[in-house]
Amino acid sequence: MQMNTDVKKRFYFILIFTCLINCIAVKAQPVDKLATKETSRLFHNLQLLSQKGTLFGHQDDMAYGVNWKYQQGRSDVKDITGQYPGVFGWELGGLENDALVNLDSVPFDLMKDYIRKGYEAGAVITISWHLNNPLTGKSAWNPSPLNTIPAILPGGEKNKLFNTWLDKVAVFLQSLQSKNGTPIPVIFRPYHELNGSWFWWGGKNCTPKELIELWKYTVSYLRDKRQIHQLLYAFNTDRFSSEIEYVERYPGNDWVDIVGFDIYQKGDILANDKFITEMDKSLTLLDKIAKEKNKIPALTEFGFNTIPDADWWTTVFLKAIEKHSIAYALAWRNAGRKSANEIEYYAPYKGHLSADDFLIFSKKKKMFFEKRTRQLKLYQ
Ligand code: BMA
Repeated sequence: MQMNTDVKKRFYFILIFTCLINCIAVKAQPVDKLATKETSRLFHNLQLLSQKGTLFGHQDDMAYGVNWKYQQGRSDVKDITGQYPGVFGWELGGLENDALVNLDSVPFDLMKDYIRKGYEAGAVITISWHLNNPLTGKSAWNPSPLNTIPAILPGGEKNKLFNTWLDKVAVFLQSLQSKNGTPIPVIFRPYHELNGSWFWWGGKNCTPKELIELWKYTVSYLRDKRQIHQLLYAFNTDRFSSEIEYVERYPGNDWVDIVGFDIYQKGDILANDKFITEMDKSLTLLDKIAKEKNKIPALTEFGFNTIPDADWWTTVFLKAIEKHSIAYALAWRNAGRKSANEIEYYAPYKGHLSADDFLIFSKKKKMFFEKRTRQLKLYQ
């Protein structure tokens, strides 16, 4: 039987309309339209994952832990749980000065091996960059309020120098390949905690417009000029209290793949409830922001230094994140003893008072460590 013209028209209209809606609703793309197949898959898979669970990450995990350094196959997380984390965080600070080790003494050559090992285990790699202040030549924590960004963008006295720094980062990132030559996808996280005023790129040290220009310049430089197509770009603030505050420096949906924030619990365990409440509020905001912008939500850094609470993992941290969508949560580094009166670690080590609870936490359905992360086949 033949369809009459009106019915046909209506049929085609509904078909096209449905296709359009599906395309708009489902198909967010990485900001790099030429992203490698594995990078695109990672983007889509992390977006899906955030609805059901959270990868556990740890900074510098394979390199050192509390009271040990560079022992093949070791990890504080693995010593307790029998498995590595699902996300490995690494840091490039120092690379801009041709240093052989980063600002936390991790040799760049070793870092490349660790990154390859992590990728080949099916885990996710994220890289931050505490780059020096190109204007003063001092550290990332040495602001020169309102001067640095104009000096390093085109037309500025330090633009050439800054480009050479980006070139070094480009060379490093491009050298990250699997054994068979596949470029390793990396979540690149420059200019983090950008609403605080402790780094030269943040808070009162620049205007929102300047930071946005710097962000776009960096993405364009790596993606378009250097043709690096293995990156997802993570934008992250420090703790924040409103959507207005969060988006003040947001460069726009065409420039960001992952939205996140960093948060640390301060004080003693009496502050647990305060931390849960604050996390719940910020994560509710992040859920909303990520949904509106169709981006991947992540807790880009977190921790409670020395974890002085035996049940912190299940009764505080898990409680705080349980109801929320977060693709991954990165615990900061286990530096261990730094000086007579300074010690720093955010994941427990074997024998630590929260180790038993951490083991229970690692088996929770919501949490993905190495083994369940591998099963997700995030690059396929
Ligand atoms: C900070 C501390 C420092 C470290 C820096 C960059 O939070 O851990 O010791 O140098 O991160 O990794």
